[in-house]
Formats: sequence, C-alpha cells, structure tokens
Amino acid sequence: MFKIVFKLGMAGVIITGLSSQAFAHAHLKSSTPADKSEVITPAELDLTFSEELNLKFTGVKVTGPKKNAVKTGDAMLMDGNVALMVPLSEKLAPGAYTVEWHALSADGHKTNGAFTFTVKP
Ligand SMILES: [Cu+2]
Repeated sequence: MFKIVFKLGMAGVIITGLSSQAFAHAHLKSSTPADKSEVITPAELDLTFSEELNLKFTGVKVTGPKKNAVKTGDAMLMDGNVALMVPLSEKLAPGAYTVEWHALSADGHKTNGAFTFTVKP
C-alpha cells in the first residue's frame, strides 16, 4: 500500500513539474512608472501582472540613486488581484531608481524581475 501511495505521489510531482511549463506565470505586463521612463516624483508604484497574485509573497524592493533602499508603504492588490500598488512613503529625489519585484501567482508559481525609472530634477 505504501508503495502505491509513493508511486502516485511521484507521478503527481512529475505531472506538476510538466504542467508548470504549460501555464503562464505572473509576468509583469506594465508598470507606472514605466520601465526606462523619466517621471516627476511618483507617489506610488503600480505593477500590472498577467495573473492573479498572492499578496503575502509578492512585493518590491526599491533602490535609489545612491544605492539607498527606498521606504515603501503597505502594498495592496487591485484590478481583480492582477495589479500591485505600492505607496512610496518618501518623496523621491531626482535620479535613477531600480524596482526589483518578486511575485507569487495564484497558481503557486514564483517569478521575479526588475525595471528602472528616472526621477526628473
Ligand atoms: Cu504559473
């Protein structure tokens, strides 16, 4: 009996492994500010993904012109849970910013990436 359960378990692992290739994960479709854009100081970041997100395991790390970590407020999901809104707690000084994001989609897959924007003087 144990062997059968074990085999079924292994089959499940293999099927899960294969099917994860077939489904789209949460890819970043668009953001505000947009990648490589020049903007006036934004009050928030909006990231729109291709799939519904799990807020608990989705977030961003924002790095400023002096490699400083930028403070962010509590992120929330919008637009049917495909968009992540991250309020910025401080006014961003002019310069280049990098947003590194990580996401867990509702189908249980993790993705990550980054985009940059520049705050105009
Ligand atoms: Cu997926």
